[in-house]
Amino acid sequence: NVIVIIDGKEIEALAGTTILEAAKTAGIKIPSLCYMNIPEIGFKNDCASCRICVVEVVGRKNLVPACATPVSPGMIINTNTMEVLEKRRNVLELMLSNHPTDCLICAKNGKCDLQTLAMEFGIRDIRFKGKIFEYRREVSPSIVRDLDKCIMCRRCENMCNNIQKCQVLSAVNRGFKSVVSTAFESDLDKTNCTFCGQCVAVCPVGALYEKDYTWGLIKDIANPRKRVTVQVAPAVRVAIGEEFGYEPGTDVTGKLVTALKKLGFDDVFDTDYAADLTIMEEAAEFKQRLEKYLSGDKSVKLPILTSCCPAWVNFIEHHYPDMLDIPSSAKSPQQMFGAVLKNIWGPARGIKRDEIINVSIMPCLAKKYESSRPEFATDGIPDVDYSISTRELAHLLKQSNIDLRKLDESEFDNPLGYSTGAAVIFGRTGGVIEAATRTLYEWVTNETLEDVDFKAMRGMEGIKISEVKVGDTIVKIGIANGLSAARDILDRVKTGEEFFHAIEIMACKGGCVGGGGQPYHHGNFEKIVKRAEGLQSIDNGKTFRKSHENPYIQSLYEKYLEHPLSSEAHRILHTKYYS
Ligand code: HC1
Ligand code: SF4
Repeated sequence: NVIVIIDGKEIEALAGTTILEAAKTAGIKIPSLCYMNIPEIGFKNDCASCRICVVEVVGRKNLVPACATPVSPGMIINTNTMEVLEKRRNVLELMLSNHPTDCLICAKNGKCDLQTLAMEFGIRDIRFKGKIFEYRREVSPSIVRDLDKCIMCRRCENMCNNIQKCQVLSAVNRGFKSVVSTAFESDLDKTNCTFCGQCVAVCPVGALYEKDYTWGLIKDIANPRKRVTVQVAPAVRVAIGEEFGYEPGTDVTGKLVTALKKLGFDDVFDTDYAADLTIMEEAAEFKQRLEKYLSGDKSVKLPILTSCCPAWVNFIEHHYPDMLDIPSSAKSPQQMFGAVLKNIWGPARGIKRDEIINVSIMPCLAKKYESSRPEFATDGIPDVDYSISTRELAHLLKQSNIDLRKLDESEFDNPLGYSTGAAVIFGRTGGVIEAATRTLYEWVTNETLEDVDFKAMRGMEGIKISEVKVGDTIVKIGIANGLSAARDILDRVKTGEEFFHAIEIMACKGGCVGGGGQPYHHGNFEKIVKRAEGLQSIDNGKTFRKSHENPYIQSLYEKYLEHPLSSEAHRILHTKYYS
């Protein structure tokens, strides 16, 4: 440890830490903008490009950036001198000189770090006038890029290339015109982008944001000829409360259901119901492949890969096209939900496909793209009409004067609103394969699984490996948490370095609780951990914790689908992948 003096206060700091971090641990706030440190996932953006965090180090001629300058013994640091304040103000004004000031209609209004700094510094005038380059606004099904607002902090680039390992973003152009963009400035959907949305999650300004679909669904709710249904993803219920002052991880399911009814949805359903259905199909496929493999059938390949994360599906389609025969063919819960709703639920009630609207509330931006994939539409009508993010729903509730804190709780509508504990853990890393293992175990052994808690499948490590005895076989399961871990584990499988029977892959760190459409975490990974714990408590408290015990799923098979992997189940619940 080293002793330094910051603003006259003697502070003991870890050798090698930066001035910014040393000051933070001592409770001294140094303003910053481009800097972001999320040690839990190995993300550190300390390129010192913005220079807002400059401080004085006694004995040095020039001010230094606190985010990139390590402390050294006896250093005397002043964070608040006249010169420091003036430099920061200059930097801010220069940054604002070519930044659009349409804050009132910016997607990041109220959540923008640059706006907050301008407010804290009391900027009333911008002395310098720079040219605002009019980049075209690029709109993909999931993400909007408004590069006039790019401040070159490089957080998105760092996230995409070093954490997600997708290599989609990098700096282009020179001087004033430099921004972070794609190669040849192509549209995102012409690149290897997975639409994971993690670049959006760390963008401090309004340069990257989700494509908003809320107005379309408001119009449909107001249309008496439409039956407007909604499904809510697992990870939303433990995060949306943050927008209304609840602690991360607080389960607000009951209030959320009431809120959605107040918004005017005709039927408030649960994606979790379809997560149980996904397990029926995925576990059946796993059992079938495992049994054939064990009997020596060389035509069958393992591992089976889970297929419910659409960013991960995009990733394997773009980056590992030669491995497209191993993911499970089961659709994701979002898409199974839409398929059951429009192929079974609607016809059973005499409601035509074009009269039903399905809205999914998702923690994810890739779900928007997934719902727009042509294979998930019939006669041009998609199974899921709109996918909106947790953040968009929060806006929708606020504009409709609905405050979760003031609402009573109510229950989802059935049959498509009932689920087991196995379904809700889909929203955290390891949960999908834990749910599948609970069912696989009972189906293979015909015995009751007494302890459903596969604790080795939980936690935030990049790769988790778990071995479970199922009958006579030790089933080896891999879990990749984030796309960089996905790359690692797929490479191991591809080269034959390691064998797995099954692998779960989720594109975002933490799983869907850390999705790109969740309330902004501002670099605080603890929020994501708390949301995962919230989902675990919901699972712990459920009467049924195995998907095949869901009575509504059992009757769906009895009445319509016969059994998992039946031809009808294949027709509506399975899909194909494309390179
Ligand atoms: Fe997910 Fe899934 S868990 S992918 O993370 O399989 O988005 O929450 O809805 O479809 O159920 C997301 C979450 C979500 C699907 C389920
Ligand atoms: Fe990279 Fe994901 Fe952003 Fe696409 S959405 S640019 S893959 S971080």
